[in-house]
Amino acid sequence: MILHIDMDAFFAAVEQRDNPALRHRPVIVAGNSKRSVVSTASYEARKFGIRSAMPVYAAKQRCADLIVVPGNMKKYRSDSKKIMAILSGFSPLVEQVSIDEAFVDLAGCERLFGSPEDMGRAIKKKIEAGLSLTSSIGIAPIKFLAKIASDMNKPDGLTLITPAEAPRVLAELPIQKVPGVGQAAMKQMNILKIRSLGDIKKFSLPLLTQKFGKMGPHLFELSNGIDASMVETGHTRKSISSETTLSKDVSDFETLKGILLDRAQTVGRDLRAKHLVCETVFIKLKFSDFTQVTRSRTLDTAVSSSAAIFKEALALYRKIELKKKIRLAGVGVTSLKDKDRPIQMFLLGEEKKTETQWASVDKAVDSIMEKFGGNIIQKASLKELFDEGGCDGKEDSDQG
Ligand code: TTP
Ligand code: MG
Repeated sequence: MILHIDMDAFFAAVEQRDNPALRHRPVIVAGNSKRSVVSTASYEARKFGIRSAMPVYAAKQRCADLIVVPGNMKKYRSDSKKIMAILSGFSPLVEQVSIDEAFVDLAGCERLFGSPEDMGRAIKKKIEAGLSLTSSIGIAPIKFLAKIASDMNKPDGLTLITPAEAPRVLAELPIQKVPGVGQAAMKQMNILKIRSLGDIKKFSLPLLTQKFGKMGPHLFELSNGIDASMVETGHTRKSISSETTLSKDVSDFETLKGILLDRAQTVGRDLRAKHLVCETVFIKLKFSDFTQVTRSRTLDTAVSSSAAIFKEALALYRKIELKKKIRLAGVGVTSLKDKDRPIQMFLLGEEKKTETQWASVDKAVDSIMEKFGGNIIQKASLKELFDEGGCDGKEDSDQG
């Protein structure tokens, strides 16, 4: 489960905490020039319809008793640091996304801190005790929903969306609540009568791409419960790769195929040992004149089998026009995700079946490798499986 935390009326709450005269009063934090806008408003001020980014003069028109307080960024930054430090005490996987907002990956923390809900409560309590500030927390199986959830019961909220509830919440979510859906997109949504995220499912991926550009595929995925993004900590491993410099430059296909297979197996093993799956496979070739090329492909399904990595590496290799001999060849994977994390909640289909079948082969090979080390199992069946009668250097039309 992923937790999203967002402090309540952050700048204003800090000011109210530090000055008792401001408590329970309509307060905005803003500059004092004519053109100043509201950075945030206390919940008391929000009752008058005052919101962030509103011009201060307009805010004053709405509430005669409004108190305008100048901001103190140094103080907010220092409090923000303390909040992030508290979160880091609960999980090593904390991604700060703004001054008052962060994602926390709860995977593996349950034994220490109890259920995700218990953890949410404990975090809120610790922040309140340490900083006298309230926060709102959302907990859900994917990042996207965790952020939606933290906003559902603001201020001082704690909202849990279980995996079982997630499909319904996603389907019913008003489309304008999806980050990135602005006024221009809403015009199209109205024409297509898309009111909720669930309505997106009535349309094909090509049509959504045509109407919404890059956001089309994103909306399509979200409507199907797919959110591939993970909590990024800055320390998170971004890629795994393995390469070989050859003892002499080569150009024959069979030798290179064998090397790609070796590298794919090494990378696959590393990936599985870390309980990760990948969504992108890349290859790197360095030529006799030291120039190099890399090619990558992003897959429809996250994989971890050596077979799938090898298959993609081979397809990428076949697309490169070979004019020079090769001195180094490597295979790598990126877009890494935790294997057990339900990032693709409702994924079905052929690719997944194939991956499941390969999983038992990989498991057996990995354990033998671990026991006996080195290259005790090599090349065997995989290479033959992808034998396509040599490389003609032409584009491979079937990339699967
Ligand atoms: P938000 O989390 O968006 O707002 P908030 O914490 O004030 O209120 P809530 O989350 O309860 O709805 O932003 C965090 C801080 O960032 C906010 O306190 C002030 C600052 N900010 C700006 O300076 N300008 C802006 O337009 C926004 C939205 C926020
Ligand atoms: Mg906030």
